[in-house]
Amino acid sequence: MADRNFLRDFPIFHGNPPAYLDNSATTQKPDAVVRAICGYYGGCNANPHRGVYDWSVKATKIYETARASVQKFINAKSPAEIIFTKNATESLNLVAYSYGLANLKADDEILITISEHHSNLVPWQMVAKKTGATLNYIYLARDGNLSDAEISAKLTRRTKILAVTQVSNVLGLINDVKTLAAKAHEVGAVIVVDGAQSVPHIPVDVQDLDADFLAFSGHKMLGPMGIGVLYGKKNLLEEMPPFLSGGDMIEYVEEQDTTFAELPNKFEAGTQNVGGAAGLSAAIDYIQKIGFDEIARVEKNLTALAIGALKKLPYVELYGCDSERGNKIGIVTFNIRGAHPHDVATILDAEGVAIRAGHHCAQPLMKYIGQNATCRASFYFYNTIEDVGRLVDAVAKVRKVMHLD
Ligand code: C6P
Repeated sequence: MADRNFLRDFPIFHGNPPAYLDNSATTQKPDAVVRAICGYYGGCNANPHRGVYDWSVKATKIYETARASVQKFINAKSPAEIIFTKNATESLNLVAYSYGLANLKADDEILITISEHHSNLVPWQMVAKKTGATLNYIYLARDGNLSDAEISAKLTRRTKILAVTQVSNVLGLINDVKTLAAKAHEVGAVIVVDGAQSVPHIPVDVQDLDADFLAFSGHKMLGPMGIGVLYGKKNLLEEMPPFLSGGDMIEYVEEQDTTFAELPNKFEAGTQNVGGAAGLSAAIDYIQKIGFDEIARVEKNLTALAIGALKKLPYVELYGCDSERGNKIGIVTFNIRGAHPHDVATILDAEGVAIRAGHHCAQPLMKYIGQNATCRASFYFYNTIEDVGRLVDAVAKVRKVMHLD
């Protein structure tokens, strides 16, 4: 059961909040995160890495301490392997444009899955067009998991990059990235893992997974918007050209030529988001205090309750809710027969239930499952059984409100 005490830690949940079930889009922020951000801006705001005066030195320390905290959180070997970005989208673009453009040629293949978010799809389309490489897709088995037959057939010696989400933001299913990494390495490919929906919910150890790259966003894991992470193996990052260029990423600049800074600075051009890094570091501390076992326990319980109740409504169709592997985070995606998901979400909003409706930035997946759009309720550890009750009660009203019954 979600412990109501969690809610007290979140200023936004004081008073009479809605049942907030859009955590896959962004999570709410605990006091500790808000305080860390305010503490930086109210205490020692200055440009990091540049000044020798006290505030700038403190800003640098906060920023680099946050990097070390991310390093430990995902068990990277070195802080040099942690690049701060704006978000998962920027991290994935960095890999596509830097690693992809430098390493792909015509006849090479980039392999992704049909359940990718546009952020791990469109950059690969662009890079495929620029390099002449082919973009291939792994399709899904009936239960929404990646099809093993598809993986075996599509992952070949021509595959140079396998880019895969660890958890689909629509189906909520966890892909076995460790096995995929081993298979990718067997054929000489690198694996790029989109961790936007996994890092907030399950323990992610980049060394154990043997991931070459991992991208995620701070705002989906209690941190602020505007800070994201790209993990990359040091030997790969060292060989890659810079993505953005300008201040702080250089070693020496002459009129016609530049040498670049060491990692991680080579990939962090311009003034960085110190307040964001401070907030992300506080978010990691908070998550670690709760622990992933507890996060999984609450999410599994709420998800099972929601799926069980929604399955009883004959006009509700669920997606990605039949996997028997137990490999699911707290995402419940559904449609109500005869009702457009945007109408459903609007009616639910009037009932005090916040869900997301639409294509969820995964249009090829929508097409694959034969829908233009779906409704999605996504849980985090601070959600409660009452939230599930409010969701199910509101869903049960939709067809009446729309005069469909
Ligand atoms: N998904 C959702 O509601 P950004 O926007 O860069 O922080 O994250 C992009 C992203 C990448 N991969 C996956 C699997 C994602 O789910 C997301 C963001 C949000 O599902 C917003 S579209």
